[in-house]
Amino acid sequence: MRRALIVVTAALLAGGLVGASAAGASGNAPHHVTVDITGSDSMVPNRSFTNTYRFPDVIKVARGGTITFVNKTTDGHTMTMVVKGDLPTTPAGVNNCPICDAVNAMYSPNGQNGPPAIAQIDGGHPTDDPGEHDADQPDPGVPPGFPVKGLIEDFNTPAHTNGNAAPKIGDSTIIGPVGSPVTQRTVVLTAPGTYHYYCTFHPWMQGTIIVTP
Ligand SMILES: [Cu+2]
Repeated sequence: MRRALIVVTAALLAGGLVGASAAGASGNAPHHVTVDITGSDSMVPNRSFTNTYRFPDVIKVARGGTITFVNKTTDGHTMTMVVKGDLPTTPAGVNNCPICDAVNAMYSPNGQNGPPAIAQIDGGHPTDDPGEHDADQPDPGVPPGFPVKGLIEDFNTPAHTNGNAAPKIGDSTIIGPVGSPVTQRTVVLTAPGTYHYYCTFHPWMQGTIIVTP
């Protein structure tokens, strides 16, 4: 019996399912989940450059709940909502990612390193969508003196490609590396459903969020 429990626990950990607490038995997901962004770079000269940056595979949260992402890596990341069909599945898809290019250009319009120009994208708008009254709250993960405004935004609008036209950008939040002033960011999930997101700097980092009713 005990061995079976250990095996199940190991399987959950290996699968990266986060948020399925003991309350999951009754179908209730937690109202707040904290997750780590993990991984590292490594290289072998003239052989390989490998990167293991990753989100949890699946995060489960109750409707109206929040997810706090904590960056445990030495590189910055974005949590960018995207339709499933636009998630890259090949190296070519990673290297040719028009949504990534558009999102990254909003964060760093001059291609700068260091602090981004904005802390989040809301419905395709920099910082906050003025037409969406979704009660964005200040994100305590962004210090008051930080030059850009950090908001806990409603994470509900996926980006998608748009034929030959410019891609449609939705919701995205950026997070700094270990040692930077902003290493954790929070989003709020108000509509039940299954959502996909990726990092537009490293589009092989891909995760799923399940928002329960
Ligand atoms: Cu990343």
